[in-house]
Amino acid sequence: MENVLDVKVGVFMSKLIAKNPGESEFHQAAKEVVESIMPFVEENPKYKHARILERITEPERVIMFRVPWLDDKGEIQVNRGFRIEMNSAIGPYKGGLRFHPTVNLGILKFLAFEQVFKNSLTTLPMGGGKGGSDFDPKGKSDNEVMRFCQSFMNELYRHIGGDTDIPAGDIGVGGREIGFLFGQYKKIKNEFTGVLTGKGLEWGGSLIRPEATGYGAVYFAEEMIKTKGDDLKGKIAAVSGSGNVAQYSVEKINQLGGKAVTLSDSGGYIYDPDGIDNEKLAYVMELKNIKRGRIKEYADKYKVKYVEGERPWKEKCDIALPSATQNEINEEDAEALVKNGCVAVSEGANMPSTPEAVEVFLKAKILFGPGKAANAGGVAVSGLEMTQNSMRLPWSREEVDNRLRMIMTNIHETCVKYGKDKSGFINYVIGANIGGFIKVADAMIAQGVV
Ligand code: NDP
Ligand code: 2IT
Repeated sequence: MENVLDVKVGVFMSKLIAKNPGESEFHQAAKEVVESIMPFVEENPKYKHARILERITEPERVIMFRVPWLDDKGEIQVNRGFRIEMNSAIGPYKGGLRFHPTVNLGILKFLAFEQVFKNSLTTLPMGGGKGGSDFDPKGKSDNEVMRFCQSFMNELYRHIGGDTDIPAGDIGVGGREIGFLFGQYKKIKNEFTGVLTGKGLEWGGSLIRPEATGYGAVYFAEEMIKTKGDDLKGKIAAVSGSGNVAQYSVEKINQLGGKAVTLSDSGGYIYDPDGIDNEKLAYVMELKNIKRGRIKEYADKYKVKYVEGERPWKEKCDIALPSATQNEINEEDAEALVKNGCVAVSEGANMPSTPEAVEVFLKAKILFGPGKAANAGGVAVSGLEMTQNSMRLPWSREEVDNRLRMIMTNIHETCVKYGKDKSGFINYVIGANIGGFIKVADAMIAQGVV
């Protein structure tokens, strides 16, 4: 017989799917949270009476807009821009912008939804939002990227502000794009405020923000491993992606005595059994951030294996740090990781594991840190950038890094508090979902039916 809670989740999800057709990633993210939280809501009727689950899955506001721009040939291009303002119960909307050809409403709603819980877990006063465009920065000149960003901001500026909604980077949006977006906002509004995070150090950015997501995901992995009385020394790490999150994950693994052996991009992955040391990492940073080349070039340069069209999960590793994109670890990948002795997965990316993959990790009882906990270091340091902007005082590298480390440790403790079962197993999925939910839900109740 089906359990009553399963039936309730089923009914809730049927309504959500009917109301948000075709948004498969949003359905996936919502289902995971609703499954985790339903028992807690049933035990705490105040959340049921206030219909928090119904309200928290409905964005406060969705903005969609046309982004026309001129390419280098003088031809007109048209993209679509979005900003999802998901929840402002505990602070202004906060979350990144993604520029990638696959971007659509459902993907951004999943990301904005995850962001609400993630931001709550950081303990900082930030609501949740996400935005972006189906613009593809690949193969575009700097001038084309600038013209696109300016056009994007020509509309976005009316919806954001330092106390309203503060965007940042995500896939396809790094320091270059934040610069162009900030310049245009400043020109339109004639004000220099902390309206975006991930800014350059000379103009209001925070030390450690570029590093924060990757460092944070490795700190989280370390906290998980510590619960087994172990540390990262000598551990072999499989990392996917080769952008912002992947690069600084490798840097922190190296600092903590581990060895990263893989990196990837949408073309394939490299496997370097000797480890991606700091010198090779500097090459990757130059290749990806300046030359904007492909990871295959690493294999050509260092004469290591390159596997086209594949992801690195079948390589033997102790820890996995998926740092590219959603649904990049499927059931078969998860089984291969577990079979090869992987003891911890710390999600640098947002929702990189499919529900089937998560099931495999939880069944095998390995340490599984879901993205909303493990990759919260990025937005946490964005929050610290906002604090410094408000104070008009920059903090030292050490100060920001110490705070980041403390925040990741606190998030880990929250997951343990709400996710540890009677047998002592820590279900970080349940821990992160309930831990992130409570503060937002209580704030929503306190603020009435709005
Ligand atoms: P970048 O744009 O810097 O790098 C993205 C990397 O992932 C690239 O190597 C890219 O390869 C690869 N990738 C992107 N899409 C796909 C795809 N569909 N299939 C295969 N590979 C893909 O982005 P970030 O490093 O900033 O972001 C990576 C992940 O981390 C995302 O899930 C993001 O949401 C998440 N994240 C980012 C934070 C941040 O602060 N930046 C904070 C928290 C989470 P290619 O170049 O070939 O496209
Ligand atoms: O997914 C994320 O947390 C981010 N892309 C970072 C968001 C932010 O506001 O720094």
